[in-house]
Amino acid sequence: MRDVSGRPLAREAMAYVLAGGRGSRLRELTDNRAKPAVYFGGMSRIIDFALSNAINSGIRRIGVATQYKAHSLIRHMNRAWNFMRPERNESFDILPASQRISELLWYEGTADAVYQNIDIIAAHAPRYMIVLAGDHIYKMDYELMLQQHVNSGADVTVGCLVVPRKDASDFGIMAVDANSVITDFIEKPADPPSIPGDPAHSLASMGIYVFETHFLFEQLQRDAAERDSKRDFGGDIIPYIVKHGKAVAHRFADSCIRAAEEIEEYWRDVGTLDAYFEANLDLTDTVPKLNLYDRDWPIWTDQIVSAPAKFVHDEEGRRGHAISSLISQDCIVSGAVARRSLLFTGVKMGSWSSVNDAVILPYCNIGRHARLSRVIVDSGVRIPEGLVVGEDPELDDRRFRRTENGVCLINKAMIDRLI
Ligand code: ADQ
Ligand code: ADP
Repeated sequence: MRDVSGRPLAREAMAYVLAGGRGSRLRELTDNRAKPAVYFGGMSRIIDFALSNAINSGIRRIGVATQYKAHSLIRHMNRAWNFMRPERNESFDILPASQRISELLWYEGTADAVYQNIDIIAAHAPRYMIVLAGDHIYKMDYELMLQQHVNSGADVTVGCLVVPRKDASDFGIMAVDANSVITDFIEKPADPPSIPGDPAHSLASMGIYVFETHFLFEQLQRDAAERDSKRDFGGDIIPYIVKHGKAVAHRFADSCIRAAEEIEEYWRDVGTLDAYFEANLDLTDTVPKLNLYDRDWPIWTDQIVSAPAKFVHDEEGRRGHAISSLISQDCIVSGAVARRSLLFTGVKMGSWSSVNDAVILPYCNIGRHARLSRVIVDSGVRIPEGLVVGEDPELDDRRFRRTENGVCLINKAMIDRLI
């Protein structure tokens, strides 16, 4: 793990990860798991990026608020993230919505997901809180954002990035002055304002906020007494501070960990099946924009003890091979071929089968003679012998979840209906 001695603010901070969202645009991929628990990049789950950023930044106190379909997420975090040491003033708390303060069944909004756990946070006594979403793919050094927060004397610092104006209605959009002070903030505007002098782009909130803990608590308590608040950071807390206090924007470009100096900063929402598919396949590029091989900023995850990936001839001498692909541990490619694909842990491919432009999640079995292209196959699916997907759009439409861009999501229930 990194030496954190030169990262004094991170050591005084707690990262609070919001991981309760539904992620409904990922369709059946989030039927049984929350979006942060969805697999990404051959080895990881989406939440591993935010958690690794926190650890790599030097933060050693982490809380994760869970809500929707949290079982798979909680199991993953117990396996992968339970290495903090209380005796070294480190902590890792999983905080499921559990009616701790209000009598509502769930956390109401994102601010409520912090408010209901104020006593647990207070027990750890962090000086700073950095509130994050658990459902984005990016690499960022939060220490630099904490430093800006302290130097600027802000009440809140909001992470921001430049997005195309046509996509800006999905975000909180802000206006800033020459000192990066936020002068206006509108949550998900129908007609988003653009950056002055740049009509094609808007300045969007990343949903990352830094506060001094006592100030955050004051704001949460104030908001809890407001009748018509939705208890939401983007909708209520941030707009209030913009109006009544000092909110400052922190630019992602200033703290992003880039794959190489000349490569643009990388941040993805992967909120839809098409975005998810593209972001995974981008990793098969010769020089991807997201570097998973960076020893200085590793993405930590659950490491099971397993065999190396293996490529073998079948009985007729057909060579098992992979081209422009990421093949994870415990995979066996036997007399089969993977092109521009990701095989996650434990995928087995049988003779004469092939996958092209495919995202195959853990422990799938691809039967002999199967031919799949432009697919996402959910974990644990057994693809029957000879199944062909990606060659007859009408047939695929009837059998699987087919997206606008012609990507098919295949899960167990869909395969069971075929047989
Ligand atoms: P959204 O991401 O649309 O916008 P939201 O749905 O509130 O906002 O989700 C924020 C994060 O909190 C997600 O990671 C989600 O999983 C999680 N979450 C949502 N409800 C939760 C709950 N009740 N309990 C626990 N976790 C919960 C926000 C901001 C925008 C900003 C975008 C950037 O409101 O201003 O632009 O993030 O993506
Ligand atoms: P998720 O619920 O997010 O899909 P799981 O860890 O539950 O993640 O894995 C889902 C699928 O992978 C299940 O079908 C399960 O049987 C299979 N699986 C998980 N771990 C293993 C393992 N170690 N060996 C074989 N199969 C596994």
